[in-house]
Amino acid sequence: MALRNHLPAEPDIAAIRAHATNMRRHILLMAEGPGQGYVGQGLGIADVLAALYFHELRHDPGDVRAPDRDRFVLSTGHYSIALWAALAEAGVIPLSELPTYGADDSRLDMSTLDTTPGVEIIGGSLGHGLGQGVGMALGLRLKQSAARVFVELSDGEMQEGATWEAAMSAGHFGLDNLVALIDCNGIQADGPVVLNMEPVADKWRAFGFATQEIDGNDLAAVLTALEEARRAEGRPHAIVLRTRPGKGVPTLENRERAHFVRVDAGEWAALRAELEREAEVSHG
Ligand SMILES: Cc1ncc(C[n+]2csc(CCOP(=O)(O)OP(=O)(O)O)c2C)c(N)n1
Repeated sequence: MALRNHLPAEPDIAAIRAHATNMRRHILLMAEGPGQGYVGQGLGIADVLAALYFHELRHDPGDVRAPDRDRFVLSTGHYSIALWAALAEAGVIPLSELPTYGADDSRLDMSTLDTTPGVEIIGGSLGHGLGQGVGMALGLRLKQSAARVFVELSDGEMQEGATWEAAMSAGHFGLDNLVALIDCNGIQADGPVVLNMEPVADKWRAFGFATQEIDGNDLAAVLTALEEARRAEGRPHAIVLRTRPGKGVPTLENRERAHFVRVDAGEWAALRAELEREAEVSHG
């Protein structure tokens, strides 16, 4: 498959939503094996990754190192479950591999390994993805490549100074081939995000980013924001995404301790049934 045109055609929302639901199915399947995982974050960010992998990103599942590919940099390494779901849904890794999530020697680690096809960086040590994305964007600009760099980072990572050093550089260099996707799901390891980040969007604006703030589980809004980001000439773009941990599985949406989910073996079937019920409603 050749790299897609830089300006994709009108998005097929129904098809992208179906991919997002499949990704959520993959996420539950992956976590059911070990009985645990970063399920909440995966379900929360699934709509954004579906919009990227099935519409916005210029990428070739058959050639994940193609020089002119758009780069998707997952800074929050423990969100790997969402990336494995997207890569499996896109055909980069086989669906049959999903049940190995978190197992010894699996390519589908609970954090990202850059030896897995389709992964750009190792993301386990938080706060470094944006800096690496800035380097990639600068390099691509030097090479006069039309490729763009999309960096996902979390609200927890905004508490790390390196994130803001990277943001300052992106603004300084006017990296209009860089899109920061900030997942504000409101939680970190032990509960709510510790430091007050608000007003998040104003902070990114102050660092020179053309900034939007949207509901990251509203697929139409995500697609529109990504389209808008193509027009950020002369400066980088930031999309502040308000997402809901556990989105699509009500029991998980309402869990208090949602950072790392452990579920008893007998309870996964009920979660899968919830996902199917919710999907039926949202697919209309
Ligand atoms: C540099 C660094 N410091 C601390 C950790 C430990 N850690 C792992 S996940 C996490 C929470 C980070 O917040 P966020 O990504 O917003 O949490 P989530 O939404 O996944 O709950 C922390 C502190 C780490 N992986 N890397």
